[in-house]
Amino acid sequence: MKNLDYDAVIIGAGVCGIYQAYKLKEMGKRFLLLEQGSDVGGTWYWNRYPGCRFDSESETYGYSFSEDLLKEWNWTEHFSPREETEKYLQFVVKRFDLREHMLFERRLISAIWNPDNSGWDLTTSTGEVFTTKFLLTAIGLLSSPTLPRYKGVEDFKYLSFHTFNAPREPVDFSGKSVAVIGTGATGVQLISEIADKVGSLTVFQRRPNWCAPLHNSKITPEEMVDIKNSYKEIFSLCYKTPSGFYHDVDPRKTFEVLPKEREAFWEDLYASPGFGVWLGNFKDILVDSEANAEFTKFIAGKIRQRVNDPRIANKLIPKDHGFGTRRVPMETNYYEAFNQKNVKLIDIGENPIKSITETGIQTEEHHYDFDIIIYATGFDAVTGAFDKINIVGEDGQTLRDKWTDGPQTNFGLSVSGFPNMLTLAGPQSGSVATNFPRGIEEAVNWCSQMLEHLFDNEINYFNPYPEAEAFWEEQVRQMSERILFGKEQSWFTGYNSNVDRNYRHKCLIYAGGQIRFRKFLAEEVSNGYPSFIMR
Ligand code: NA7
Repeated sequence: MKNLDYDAVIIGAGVCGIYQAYKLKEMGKRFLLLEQGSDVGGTWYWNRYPGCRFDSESETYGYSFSEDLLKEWNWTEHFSPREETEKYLQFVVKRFDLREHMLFERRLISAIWNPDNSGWDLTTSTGEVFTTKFLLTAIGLLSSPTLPRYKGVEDFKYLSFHTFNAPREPVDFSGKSVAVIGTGATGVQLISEIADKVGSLTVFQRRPNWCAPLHNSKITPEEMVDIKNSYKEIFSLCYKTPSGFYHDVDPRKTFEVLPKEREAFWEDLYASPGFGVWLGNFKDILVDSEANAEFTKFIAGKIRQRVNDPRIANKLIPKDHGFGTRRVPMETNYYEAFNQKNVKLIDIGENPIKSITETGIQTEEHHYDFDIIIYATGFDAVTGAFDKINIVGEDGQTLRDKWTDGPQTNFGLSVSGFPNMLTLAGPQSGSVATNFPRGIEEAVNWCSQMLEHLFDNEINYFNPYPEAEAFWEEQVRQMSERILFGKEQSWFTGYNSNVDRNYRHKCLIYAGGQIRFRKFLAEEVSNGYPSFIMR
């Protein structure tokens, strides 16, 4: 290790990279963290669009590793807005003196495996070169935004941006005529937030999603005291659910319950905060089509109740998939926004967008003038951030080439042919399908334990066997087929109409839940890392 600059280099200063930095510091290793942005925060640094917040209960989103940290930090809303989460991550970095290990405004351009010193040669966008024994990627699942491929996107002469790259300074929407393209979780948050702040809002919807109310509220100082006294139980509860949230499935099946009781249960779920309506529902809702259809009818009824114009309500009701089989956007008055006179819904299935012009959007039927166009059009999810880096492993193969037909990994955490690399929040990982910090703490803990094993035993090289990847691919496939979610087109299953891919449908995450995932990881350790060559 003597010729290398670092024992480990982490890429990315989001939730995952920050925790990995804490662990390496605790281990007393020489490490560096490279970050493309000008500060820490990852997702919470970039997505500066109005309305951005997480859908996890705040007290379940913070790190659990330090009792002092838990005592010192106060959340002010049950579902924290972006600004507060960004401040929290800045606080953590300061609290544990991690900033001295970080370099900002450095995008990793290439990572080339160097067999001569059994390490990685890294080159950044600033032209700096670093060498490291271990490469730890924490580059995010949703960090490679994609714009639509409409003609003229570059031609619009006023303000336009993708939500991920929203301006750092707040945008003044008052009196402006605004277009939003895209109605996924991001578009839904944005539309709800700005509808009453703009002059006029025109929403271009291709496929509607099934949305449900978030029911956010303030956390009072008294509530925060209770939360602090209950952290042990809170994290223990999250540990026991497949998703890492509070919400766990109800053990009953939909049709075992009398219709009246069923309705009452669903009304309660709909009136409760957070993902309970999705993750705390009857156990067959997300796996059985008939059960799913029954609940889907209930939610469709809710949309009809909330939207005054039945034709608009009908457009907002998805027809191509059942509730919860794509990511459920959580909303605050989203449906009510369409009752406002200044909000218009354009169904681009009926009236397709032909181009973006200098002054607005040209559909087949009409030209619309705008002051601002916002693209809430999603991401080249999960693998996109990897594809942007020239990662070259053993035998000169690039990771991009290796994954051309979809990601292949060992537990979503390492890749055969790319030695000494851990993909902390990588494709096919179980941690990425959970309440993110809960899954991430587990993944980082596991990777850190493996790193300690390598350091302690002076192991300079690890590389997973191809057979281990084939085994994991099969696990990913089986879990994806169990649930209705695995059958639908969404970013989880590799769908993005704005990206060319060799594959059309491939589950990019391990959907078996954190309990199963944890078991695989524990067995790997107790059996002495059988899926890796180590030397
Ligand atoms: P999503 O969930 O991928 O949503 C993207 C939205 O943009 C979705 O409604 C798309 O419609 C729409 N879209 C994408 N391309 C186009 C074009 N070319 N024309 C019109 N509409 C388009 O991304 P989000 O950012 O909302 O959410 C990502 C995750 O962030 C979310 O799951 C949370 O975990 C946080 P489509 O469905 O493809 O018809």
